[in-house]
Amino acid sequence: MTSRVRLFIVLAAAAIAFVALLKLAVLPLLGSTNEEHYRYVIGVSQPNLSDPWLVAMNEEVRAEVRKHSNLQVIFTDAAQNSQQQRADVEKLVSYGIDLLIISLDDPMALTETISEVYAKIPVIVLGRGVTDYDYTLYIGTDNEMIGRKAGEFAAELLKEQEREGRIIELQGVDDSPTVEERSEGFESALDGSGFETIERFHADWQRDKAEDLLLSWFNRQQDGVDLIFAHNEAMAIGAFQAVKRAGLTDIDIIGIDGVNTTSSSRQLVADNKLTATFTSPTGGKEAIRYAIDILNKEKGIPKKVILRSEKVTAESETGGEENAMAGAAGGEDSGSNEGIDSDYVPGNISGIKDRNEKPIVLGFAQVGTESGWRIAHTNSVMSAAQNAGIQLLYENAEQSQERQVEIIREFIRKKVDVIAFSPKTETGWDEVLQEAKEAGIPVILSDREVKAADDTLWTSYIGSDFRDEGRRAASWLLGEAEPDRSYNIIELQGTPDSAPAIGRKRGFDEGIAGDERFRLIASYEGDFTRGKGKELMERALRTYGGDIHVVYAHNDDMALGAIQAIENYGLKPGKDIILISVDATKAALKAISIGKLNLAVECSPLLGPQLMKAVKDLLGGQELPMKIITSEGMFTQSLAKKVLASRDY
Ligand code: GZL
Ligand code: ZN
Repeated sequence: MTSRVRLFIVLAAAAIAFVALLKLAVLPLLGSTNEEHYRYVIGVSQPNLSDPWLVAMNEEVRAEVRKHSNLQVIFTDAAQNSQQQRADVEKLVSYGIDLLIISLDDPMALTETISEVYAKIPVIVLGRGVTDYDYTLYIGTDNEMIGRKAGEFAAELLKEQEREGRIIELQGVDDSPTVEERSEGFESALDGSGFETIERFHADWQRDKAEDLLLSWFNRQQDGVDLIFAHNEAMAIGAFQAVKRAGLTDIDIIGIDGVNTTSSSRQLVADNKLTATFTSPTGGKEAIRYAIDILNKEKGIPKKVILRSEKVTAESETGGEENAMAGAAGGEDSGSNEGIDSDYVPGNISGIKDRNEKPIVLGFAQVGTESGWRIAHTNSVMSAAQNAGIQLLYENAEQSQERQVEIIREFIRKKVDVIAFSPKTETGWDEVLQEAKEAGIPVILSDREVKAADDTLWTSYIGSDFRDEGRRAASWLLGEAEPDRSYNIIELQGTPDSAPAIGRKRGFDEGIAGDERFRLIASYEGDFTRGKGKELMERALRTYGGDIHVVYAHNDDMALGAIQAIENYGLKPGKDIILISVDATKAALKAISIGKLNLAVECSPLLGPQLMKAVKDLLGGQELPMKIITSEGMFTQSLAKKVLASRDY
């Protein structure tokens, strides 16, 4: 080796040593670059702080922030003025916040602003939801379910008391999805009860407005009212004041929020002034936990987190130990600081088994192997269990609900720690879920929901919002279609009574309703398989031939079958007929990239990692959100071509 080379090597070694020394000595003085010491600033924009529920939300945020030294939070209060809230958001962004948490009273007024902010920094929406998809994460409650529970309670109460059942409803700000869903749920529960809502007021979530509107109604009306249903606690308290000032008696008032501060509806229920309230956890604690994951660029951040609501009545406040525990657990969620770190979780597992000696055993009852999506879902669950060190007992029911029930019974006999399954249909599970509950084994729903009389029979649901998928398919179509043409639509439905088929149908119907360009000329029951899609499309072509302009298939496999049928018929799919499907598996992206399919709304099958995280959190004593909704995209030709090569399912 020449002396020049030797010299070069020595110099290089010296240089490397010098740089390493520099790094060790100097960097920490500059404030380190690695994440955990980096200070995050989070902005919290509130529409007002006169609503106790919002005050409780801020309390929860503060309590959670205090646990993290690298977080700073700035609160703003728009004092019930949407214009002011827009200004507050702009001011927070100008401060250079890293993430925005915003709670809305009037989503219509703020949706645009949120979209603009979302283009720059992550946005978590709390409470009364936005009307579109432009945000990172929404945390709230299932408003239709709360409305339905309130309606069921009201109907039962009025029947017991043999009242006429004249009901007044106090709603939040008009056009807010929360208001529509709470009202829909309430009305659906009253169906057939003989009781009816005789008056609805938009008291805009405000206590004073509720009081004034009711007082003037009482002064005008002679015939009384039996029950008042208020969409939030502030309006429930307003109703209580109005009834008192009008000198009226025996009017039942039902509220929502169940805020656990002093002058809250829980207190009023305990003092028997409100007959009942339904907790609507504020999500403040969860918002900070997810904010940290988002800022640390964790994978698998959901699109929506739905928290569980419970009924609070006078007896439940003073009732037995387990109720109080439930209340407290709910209380913990609704922002009180005295909430116990309860190990009470719906699905009432009897205490947390001492975990450290043996691996967790998870029983998974898969619905079948009907589609490409399903195969990817199974693979995701298996590989995630492996990575998590969870022992997976996997059984496949091959599309038989009876078989799925048997498999779950086998898991119960084997005393697995947790059961997870993808229910073939929404109904028919109450009995076996009751058996799991009695065996103290929590059940997590993966991919599809169930409709059970008692929603504590299952602990958590991890999957999609199928109604959203249907709505997004429709809104894409409305945007694509020509303004003055008419379109005949054929719908190929998924498995009858399955949550995806029900939700995708409902969302799509809602999405095209009112736009007279579109007519649904036939909707066939399918089963998510390619063969069925082909067979149904052949039938549609025999009946309607060239009069078909759009095909909306509930999943890719049926859309791919339909493509074959359309080509055999001599038409060009994607050109002569617009094709829309859901799932966005690789096979569909391929069809999109060559123009045979026009849109695939994504439905993520990669639910394994979130399922394993939920299992570990649950057995670690954490309370799980009621629903964890996955984040999903939409694929048209340009995006499909871009991602195709890297798509692994
Ligand atoms: C949706 C899932 C559906 C898929 C189909 O989450 O349940 O079932 O869309 C699958 O491909 O068969
Ligand atoms: Zn989905």
